Amino acid sequence: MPIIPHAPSRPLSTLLATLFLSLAACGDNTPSEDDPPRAPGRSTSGADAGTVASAAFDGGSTSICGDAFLEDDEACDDGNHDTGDGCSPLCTKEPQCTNGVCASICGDGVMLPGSTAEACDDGNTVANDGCSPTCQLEPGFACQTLNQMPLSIPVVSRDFRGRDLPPLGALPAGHVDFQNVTQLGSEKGIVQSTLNALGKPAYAKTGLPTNTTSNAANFAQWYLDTDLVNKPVVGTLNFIRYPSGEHIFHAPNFFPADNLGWVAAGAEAHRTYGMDAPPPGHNYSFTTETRFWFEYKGTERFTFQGDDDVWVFINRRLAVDMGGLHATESNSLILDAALAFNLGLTPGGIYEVAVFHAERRAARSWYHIYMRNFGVRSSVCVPIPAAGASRPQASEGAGARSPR
Ligand SMILES: [Ca+2]
Ligand SMILES: [Ca+2]
Ligand SMILES: [Ca+2]
Ligand SMILES: [Ca+2]
Repeated sequence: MPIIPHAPSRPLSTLLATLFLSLAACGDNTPSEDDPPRAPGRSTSGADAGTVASAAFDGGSTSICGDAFLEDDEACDDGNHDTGDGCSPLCTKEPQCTNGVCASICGDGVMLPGSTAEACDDGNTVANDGCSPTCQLEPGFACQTLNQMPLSIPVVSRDFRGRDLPPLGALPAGHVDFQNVTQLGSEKGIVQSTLNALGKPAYAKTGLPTNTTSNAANFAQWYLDTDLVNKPVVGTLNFIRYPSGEHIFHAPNFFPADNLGWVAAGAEAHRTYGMDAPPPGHNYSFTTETRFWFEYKGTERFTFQGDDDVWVFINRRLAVDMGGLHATESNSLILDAALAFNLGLTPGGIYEVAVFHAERRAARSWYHIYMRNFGVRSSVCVPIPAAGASRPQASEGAGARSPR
């Protein structure tokens, strides 16, 4: 299993600027759930918003996230690239919630309504940034509790070799479910209605006809690290946060594994595809998995646009089914009382949204998340300037671990 070093000793903004892979936002200035955000310079609070960045590198730190050894600048390290298991693939803590009820975990960036266990939670366990490693207020800072979504959300891509690639050394031929010309068309019902015990989509087509998949064992590899079959690439989705309550990630050219994964290993080449992917082309054949948490109010709206397969699970229940090979499709949800009943949502509870996606055929790659009125309580702390003197800056690590 490859390991993904990262360098939390650097400010996140620097890290993202260095690793910027593909820029998304363009156009005029009205965010809409059907159209991309159009003006990155409009009043938003996310300087790097609308981008996807890889976190794999930076020579400034010796710690390695994913090696199962807890090092100084890691809040956790569970030795995997899975999300939703308490420790993110960026080695930050994740909320642990079941049916809306969460454990009080310091550093997960979630404050529970009415709880007094955490005086603050800024999404890290770093000291001297206003919120202590035990989530208590530190002197010299002013902290606010805000109900908003984080600007930066971890994402793990798993890069595959397409079906048309022959065996190479120890590697088998490319995966049968990627770049397979015999598979075609949209297909609903590929996954079961709830996530499995590992928090992954469960295959539902065993014994049934399927035009874009092969079998359960092959499908399980889509979202699990599998030696010789896929390579994980860890990064972040960087959102635009609009004052009007919209929270948007938009990537009309979504290629988080370009120059990484099997391409970096020399076992796959970028593909070109006419006007859509002129030279030097892109690294196709990959999946993505991302999760975030929100406090349910009843006014939330959610839209996803993408190709190919997209499944969105809320509270571990299937809410969007856009499976199969298709051009960009769109699906919108209003989390009203009727949908809340189906998904088991109760106002005030904190719920996981898990988005699983696959890019399976060289052409375009589009990934768009629109959220409106989504939020979760977390802390934002700023130093209080000392009278007549500039106060020392918080440690760089604090900024690096405060993507919220
Ligand atoms: Ca480590
Ligand atoms: Ca994990
Ligand atoms: Ca917390
Ligand atoms: Ca690939």
